[in-house]
Amino acid sequence: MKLILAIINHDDAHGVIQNLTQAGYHVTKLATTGGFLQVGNVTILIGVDDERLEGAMEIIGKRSNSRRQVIPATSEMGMGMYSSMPVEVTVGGATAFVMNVEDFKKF
Ligand code: 2BA
Repeated sequence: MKLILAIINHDDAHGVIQNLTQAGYHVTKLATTGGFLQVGNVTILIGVDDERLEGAMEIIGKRSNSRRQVIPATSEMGMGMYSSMPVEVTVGGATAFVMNVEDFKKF
C-alpha cells in the first residue's frame, strides 16, 4: 500500500478531489499554506493499494494546471523582509510525494 501526499493549487483542488472520489479513491483534504508565497493551497492524503497508484497519480496530473503567480513587492517574505521587486514564479501543477505504508488498520 502507498500513501500519496499531494499539494495542489487551491483553484484546482475541487476538481481533483471530485474526480478522485468519483473514481473510488478515499481522500482527506487539509488546508495548508505554501512557505514561499504564504498563499493557501490544499494538501490531499490518499491511501491506495499499489495497483491503483498510477490511476490516482494520473487524475492528479490531469486535473492540476501550472500557472504563473506574482507576489507584489509589498508582500512580506517572512521574518520582516520585503522583496524590492515583484516576484513571479511558476506554481505547479501539483507536487506529489508517494510513500510506502508499512501497516494499515481501521478501528
Ligand atoms: P510555496 O512554498 O508557496 O511555493 C510556490 C512556488 O514558489 C513554487 O511552486 C516555486 O515555483 C516557488 N518557490 C518555492 N520556494 C522557492 C524558493 N525557495 N526559491 C525560489 N522559488 C521558490 P511549486 O514548486 O509548484 O510549489 C507549490 C507549493 O507546493 C509550495 O508553495 C509548497 O506549499 C508546496 N511544495 C512544493 N515543493 C515542496 C516540497 N519539496 N516540500 C514541501 N512542500 C512543497
